[in-house]
Amino acid sequence: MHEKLRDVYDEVLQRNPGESEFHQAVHEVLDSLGPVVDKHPEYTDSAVIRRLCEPERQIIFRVPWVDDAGEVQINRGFRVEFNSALGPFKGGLRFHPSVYLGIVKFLGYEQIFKNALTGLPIGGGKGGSDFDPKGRSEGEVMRFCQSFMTELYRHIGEYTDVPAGDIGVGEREVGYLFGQYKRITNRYESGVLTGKGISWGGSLVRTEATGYGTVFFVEKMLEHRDDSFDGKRVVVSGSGNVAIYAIEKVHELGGVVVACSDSSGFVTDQEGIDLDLLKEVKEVQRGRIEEYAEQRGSAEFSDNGSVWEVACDIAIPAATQNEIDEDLAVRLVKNGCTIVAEGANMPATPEAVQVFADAEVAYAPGKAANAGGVATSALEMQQNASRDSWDFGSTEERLSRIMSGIHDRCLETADAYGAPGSYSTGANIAGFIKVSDAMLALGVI
Ligand code: NDP
Ligand code: 2IT
Repeated sequence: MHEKLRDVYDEVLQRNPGESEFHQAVHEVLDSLGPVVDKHPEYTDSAVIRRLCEPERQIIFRVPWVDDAGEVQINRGFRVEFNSALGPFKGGLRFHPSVYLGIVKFLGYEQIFKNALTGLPIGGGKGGSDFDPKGRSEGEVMRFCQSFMTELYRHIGEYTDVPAGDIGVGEREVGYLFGQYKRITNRYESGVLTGKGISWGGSLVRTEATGYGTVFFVEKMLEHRDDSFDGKRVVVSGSGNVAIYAIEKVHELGGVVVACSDSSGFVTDQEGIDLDLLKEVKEVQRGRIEEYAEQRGSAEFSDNGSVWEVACDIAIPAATQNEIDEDLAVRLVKNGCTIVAEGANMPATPEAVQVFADAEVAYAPGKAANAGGVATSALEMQQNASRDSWDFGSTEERLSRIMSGIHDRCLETADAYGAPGSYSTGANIAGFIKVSDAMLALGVI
């Protein structure tokens, strides 16, 4: 790492003890900025990089609610408003028992560069709670969301901070959150949240956008190598929002998804995942992935080992951070995988990324490959601001163009800064320059 950046990183370690995921995300970005610092001393002279590593505002709050048994439950809520140089803070809410400040900060930090890469006017932020929705009734989820919003509402707004979904937060939760916001503020302020239902201000394609966008990105990577999805075996981890719509688009483009997973195990299905069945099990019944295998003759469930041990040409991790470690990366390479595109945020450890680089696997980081979700959120904000709603086809077309633009910008920037072919260097530098130039223009704030 460049000496000046090492100083910034040391300061981040010292100021944010115990937040290992945040350290990892910062390290990954700073490690690729060396050539920028050499070319543009103004970024270090004006402490732009140090300012970028300190959130503008961090909110931590109590979320009390009453469960179905009448017991009072207490969770912790977070919103980290990381950077608003390019637009209102924008980023999802994650409800998962593993959530703590370090996770929210890593996600918020990544979001700054991802959102900058989309070219749309959105800053970076993230939030969530250590609430575990698994096994909770509809009533419990609703009361939790209402309590969460009873504090969050004072910090957000269409010009201030615009949350959306992430792990454990989908249209159902956004509905309860929006309902409570509307009730407290007495305002039908559609643009305060994205990922809304179509009949109450949502955008067509937002549900599909992260998965579709990741696959559009892979399609561009394939085109760049004079190749296509035709007959490619693909493994997608997870079976939530991002995974399901990644699978749908891979199948539309001629690939075959042969495995997917959830936190209880994985299924292999060499005939290709039956998406109608997967949606029924996961979206309608909110069931476990094992139930898919129980109803599908060609599928097998395993709770031993990892979905990344299944042979594939293309890997699309779409579950969670650090799900591919060094050993699993080695396994993927040995099994013939040549493209890895991150639907999830930071699913590959730094060691795994190094394995991919050494093996010349084309590797697209989440902040580039999964930017279609937040980009379509920004399209939802545009529709809300103009009180309009666009049709599916033209919205999907815009998503596809945005992903294509990000793909090309990554490669052009990587070329310009001496790292040809590196999507991660290109993504970090292009995102960094966009947000840093805005910060320089806005002065020391
Ligand atoms: P969902 O909650 O819809 O699905 C998450 C999936 O990942 C589930 O199958 C879940 O299994 C699995 N999973 C979650 N945590 C773990 C874990 N610790 N170990 C193993 N499996 C796990 O979330 P999304 O699909 O929305 O999000 C998936 C990833 O994509 C996340 O990294 C998120 O940050 C990222 N992302 C999401 C975007 C969006 O628009 N939703 C946009 C960009 C990125 P189980 O149900 O068993 O927990
Ligand atoms: O990680 C992400 O980009 C998201 N969870 C989506 C954020 C958004 O505001 O749509």
